[in-house]
Amino acid sequence: MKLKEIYPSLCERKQKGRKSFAVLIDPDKVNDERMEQLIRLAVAAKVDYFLVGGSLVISNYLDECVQFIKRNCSIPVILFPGSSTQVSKYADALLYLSLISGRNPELLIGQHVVSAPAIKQSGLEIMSTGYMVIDGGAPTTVSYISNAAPLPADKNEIAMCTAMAGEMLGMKLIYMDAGSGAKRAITESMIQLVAHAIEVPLIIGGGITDPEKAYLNCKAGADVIVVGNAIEKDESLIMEMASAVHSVPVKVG
Ligand code: 1GP
Repeated sequence: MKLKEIYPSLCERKQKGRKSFAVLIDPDKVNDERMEQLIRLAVAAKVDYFLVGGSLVISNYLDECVQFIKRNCSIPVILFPGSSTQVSKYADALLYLSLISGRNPELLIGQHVVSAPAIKQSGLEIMSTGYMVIDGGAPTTVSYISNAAPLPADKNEIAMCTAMAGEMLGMKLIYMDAGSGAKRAITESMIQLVAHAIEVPLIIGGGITDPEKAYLNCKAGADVIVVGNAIEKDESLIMEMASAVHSVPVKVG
C-alpha cells in the first residue's frame, strides 16, 4: 500500500499559500529519451508534480512512462486520465475526474461505475476532482471527446456556482481547464471568483504559455498551475514557469 500523502500535502501547501507547478506529460508524445531530458529539467526546476495523461492515449506507453519517471526522480506522479482505461498502478495518485461543467452522464458518473472495482484495487491515492472545462476559444480535444459544451469563458458566476456545488458534493479538488493548447487561458477574474468561493485546492491549466500568466493565475488564487503544450514546444520554459509559480509570496502568519 502506498502512502496516501499527496492530497494532505496539497492542502498544507494551500494553507501556507505555497503555489505548485505541475508539468503535464502526454504519453503519446514522449519516449524514454525525451522523458530523460524532461525529468532532468524538472528536477533542476523543482517541479512539484508530474501529471500524466491525455484525452486520447493511443500508444502503449502509459505504464512505461510512469515507471520511467518513478525510476529516475522523486517528483510525485499524478494520473490525469482522459478515460477510465488510463490507469497505471505505478503512479502515486489519480485525479478521479467528474466533468461537472458538462451534462454528459457518462463523464459525471457512468465511467466511474464501470471502473470502480479496478480503480479501488489499484492502490492509488484517489483524489476526487470536480473537472470544469472552460471555453478556451478553440474546439480542443477534451471538448470534442467529452461531448459536452464547455463553460463560457465570461460566465464567472456559473463557474463559481459549479465549483461550489462540486465542493459541497465532496470533491477534494477543483480543476478548471481551458483545454490543451487553448487559444485563451482562463481569465484571472474567473479564477479569483472561484478561488474565493471554495476551500479545496484549485488547479488551473490550459493554454498557459508564458511565466507571467502562470504568476498572475497564482496571484488570482490558483494553487496548482499545469502546463503541457507550451513545454512540449519549448522545454526551457520548465525552469521559467516553475520559478514564476514559486516566486508568488507565501502567506505570513
Ligand atoms: C490540459 O490543463 C492542461 O488539460 C494543460 O494544457 O497543454 O495547454 O498547457 P496545455
